[in-house]
Amino acid sequence: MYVADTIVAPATPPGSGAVAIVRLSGPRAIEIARLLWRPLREDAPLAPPRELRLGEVRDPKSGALIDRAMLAVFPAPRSLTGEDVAELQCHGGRYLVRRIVALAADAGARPAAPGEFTRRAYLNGRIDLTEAEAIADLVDARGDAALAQALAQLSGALAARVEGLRAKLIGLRARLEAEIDFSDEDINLPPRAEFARVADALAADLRALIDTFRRGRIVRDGARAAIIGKPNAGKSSLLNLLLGSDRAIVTPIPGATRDVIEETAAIGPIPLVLADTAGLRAEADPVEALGIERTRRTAAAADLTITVFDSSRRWEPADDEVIALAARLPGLALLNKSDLPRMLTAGELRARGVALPIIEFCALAADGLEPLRERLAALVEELADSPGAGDGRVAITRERHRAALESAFESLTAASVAASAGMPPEIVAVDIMAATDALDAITGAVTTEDVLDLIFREFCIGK
Ligand SMILES: Nc1nc2c(ncn2[C@@H]2O[C@H](COP(=O)(O)OP(=O)(O)O)[C@@H](O)[C@H]2O)c(=O)[nH]1
Ligand SMILES: [Mg+2]
Repeated sequence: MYVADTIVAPATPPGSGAVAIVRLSGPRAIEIARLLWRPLREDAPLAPPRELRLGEVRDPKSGALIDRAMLAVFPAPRSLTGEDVAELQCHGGRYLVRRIVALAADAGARPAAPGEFTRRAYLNGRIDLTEAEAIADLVDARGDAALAQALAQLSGALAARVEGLRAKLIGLRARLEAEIDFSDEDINLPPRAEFARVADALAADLRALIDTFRRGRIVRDGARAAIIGKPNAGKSSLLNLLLGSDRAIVTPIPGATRDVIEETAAIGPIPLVLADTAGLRAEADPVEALGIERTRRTAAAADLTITVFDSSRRWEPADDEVIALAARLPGLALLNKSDLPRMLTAGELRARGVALPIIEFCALAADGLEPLRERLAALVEELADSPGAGDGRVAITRERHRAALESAFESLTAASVAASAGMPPEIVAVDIMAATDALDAITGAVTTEDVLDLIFREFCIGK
């Protein structure tokens, strides 16, 4: 087992509350907790593991009373980290918690780094990396869809999916081993074409899992919507309407929005991250031109677009770029300012190549807001469901997963090509092993300190 020092940290967020938890983990965790904490009645038996007992926390040096607190101990290996763990439930005061952590530090515990408890759980084999990431996602979840996804991953759904793929790679490896072992003997080996067929089918499975990334990311982080259109079309008005607050400046002066403004709107079970952008036009000053470049980048990185057209103005060449940007992604088109005399119609938009659903809208009167919210929510849910739908509910949620699967896919494809080309089995096996290693990086069966640092950095202290 992984041997470590003893760490301490508050497991509850800073601030005042009814209760706070100070957590210790490591070989001296229980000893240090007992040094600080005594049962209320000295003659009372100590609580059995995993049961709370009321007692007092005192400064072991001066004997000064610090707090009344509950203690629970979790002897290794049946604990969060797999090590001895002690948890003090004290009153939730900022100073109080700091004082108790300092007492534990005086007694020999080291203040824990962010995510260090979870990292130890991983190092001690209590959880794999996908489960550790699921814990972070669970804590960060902003809606039911994100919760469900994190819980599925926490129960090992992604790890099981990866394990299934890995088992098939091991099967391919075994075929190659057989070829190596029996190459001198005159027996009938399965033809290479069969090997390549199995490898290609497995590569397709990998691709299907890679394709779940957008869904997993959208459920976890929300869908990104870019609000695009010409200056003065009503983009900032729309952002404010959807947020229900005056976030962006609205003015009749064209070109007022110069930077991208991003805010999250709650329109359904999945958050929608709205980006209000600088209006697209040719005759922009240098600052506005930089803003317009950002508009293009934001639109390129978005999951969907909300395109705003000004129905009170005639068609202009700048609208063509708006349409070209919007055509690349799913989304909605708003024909805004329906309260003003009409110079641009839905029919003309269609004729100019707008294929998106077109909604008549009036940002000034919030006319059409409810149907818009409903359609946006439906669109986001569709995005979160469609790709890789045949893959059950399992989705990859991080760039790390995607990169590892991409690498496994490439190695597997190389193996298939090498096998078909009649390369020696030892050569083909190298690619199969590389693919296996790439998959192992997802669950953490194979990993490096750097990767662990990256993963656990996103955790807060005490987790
Ligand atoms: N009459 C009318 N004016 C609107 C409507 N929506 C926005 N405006 C006005 O159009 C101008 C530009 O709006 P803004 O949201 O700043 O547009 P942006 O440049 O696309 O961000 C402002 O004066 C708004 O009050 C609408 O539906 N009807
Ligand atoms: Mg604006």
